[in-house]
Amino acid sequence: MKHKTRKPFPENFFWGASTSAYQVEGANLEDGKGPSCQDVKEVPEGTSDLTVCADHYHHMKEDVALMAEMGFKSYRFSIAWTRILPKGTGEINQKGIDFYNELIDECLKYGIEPIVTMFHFDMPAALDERGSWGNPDSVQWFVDFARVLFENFGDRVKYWLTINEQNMLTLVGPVIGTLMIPEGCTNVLKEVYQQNHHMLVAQAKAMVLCHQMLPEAKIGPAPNISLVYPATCKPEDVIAAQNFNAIRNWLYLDMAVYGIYNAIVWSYLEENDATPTFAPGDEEAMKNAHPDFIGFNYYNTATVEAASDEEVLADAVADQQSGSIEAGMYKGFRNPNLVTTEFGWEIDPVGFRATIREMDSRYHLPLLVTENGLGAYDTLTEDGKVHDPYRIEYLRQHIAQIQEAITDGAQMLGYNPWSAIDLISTHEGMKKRYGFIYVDRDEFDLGTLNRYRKDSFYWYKKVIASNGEDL
Ligand code: BGP
Repeated sequence: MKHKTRKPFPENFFWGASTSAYQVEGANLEDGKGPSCQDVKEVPEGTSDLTVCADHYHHMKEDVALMAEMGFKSYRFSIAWTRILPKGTGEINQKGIDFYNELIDECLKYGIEPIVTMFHFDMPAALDERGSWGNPDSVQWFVDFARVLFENFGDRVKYWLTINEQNMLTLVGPVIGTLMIPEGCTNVLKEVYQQNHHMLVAQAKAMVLCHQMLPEAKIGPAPNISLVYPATCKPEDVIAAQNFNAIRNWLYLDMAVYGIYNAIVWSYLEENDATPTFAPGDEEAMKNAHPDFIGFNYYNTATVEAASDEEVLADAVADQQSGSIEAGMYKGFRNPNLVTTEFGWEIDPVGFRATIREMDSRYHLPLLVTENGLGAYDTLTEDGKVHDPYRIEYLRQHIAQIQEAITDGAQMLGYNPWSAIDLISTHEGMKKRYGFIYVDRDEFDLGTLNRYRKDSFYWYKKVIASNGEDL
């Protein structure tokens, strides 16, 4: 059903875009910043390192001015844990506090609402050495970090996101360079879900702390949510889709919103001897936490079919958005109704609406789009232009579906696509670009680092100015 009359976007809709610290800032060991897991990981051949990125650390004012020129109402960025606490715990790095103070003030100067992600794939290396999320103390490390953030920035930051894509950390951690599995671990699934459990408790406690310290602020999770379709109407395929929906999506939101473990996932963990151990107080902590909204990243849907008990895990797990497999549970299926990006991710704008509807009916909370977008090869022309009609088309179609979802009755807070500016991809280097602003550098050649407005920059400016009417 396409609505005959679509409801308008709300008046205070957060039109903006997103980045994350380790992918955009550069200056990765400058001004007292400690190394994160991203800075010490082995960089696969052919992938740019993270020392410079888009050099946002040194171009911050220029970058925020460009966002303001587009008319941004919000900017979602993450705070690098190791810029604030170089060793992850203990001593505070004042220069790190100063940088984010300046960034926040610069946003507010232009009336841009800062939306802050507390953790985006960048565990302090010093904490990795202490067992990372596998250490039960990680819950307290995160809560202590949260306190420092709330104390220093809570007077101006009103929107907080806890952990970016915790579900992707758990499902494809190695691809995005995170989640440590100790050597010699004999039950990897159990270890992974124990780490996941610590993150769930850490998130719950951070939400409670936020509400105690900053009664006016709002906080929510930021998983990557892709509705999962069955490959056919075969009942076994429907069960497979429910399995993957539970494992990929609902585990994270059922816990964040209702404080309960999703039953399908729990039974799957039981079967594999992989249920996490609860520390005293965990259950209560999870029940006590209530997000004010749900932040979510959406790139596409997933499709699965039934998988036999013999099918093995390993080979099919590629990255955040590509098909995966779990013996007896589900098996990725290429949806023949969808085209893909140059990097192999399916494109499904209508699935965006379907995903929003599903979340709305399961959780009844306001929804904030914290990522969405098209990774592509862009070319800077000799006269300093970037013609990216493919990106405009992708965004146009997705925004149109948000409006359909609003008309369906979903409460949408904002749209913050990935990414405000070109930055380093999780595992495809600089060549896979998402930004409205082009950064003149290549995979290895640092170029001039000059900024250029892409065609999508002017288009998005017009979309924002018309509050989504002029697509
Ligand atoms: C999400 C991450 C981002 C980001 C984006 C695009 O999973 O939250 O950090 O990079 O996906 O992914 P990629 O860089 O792999 O194209």
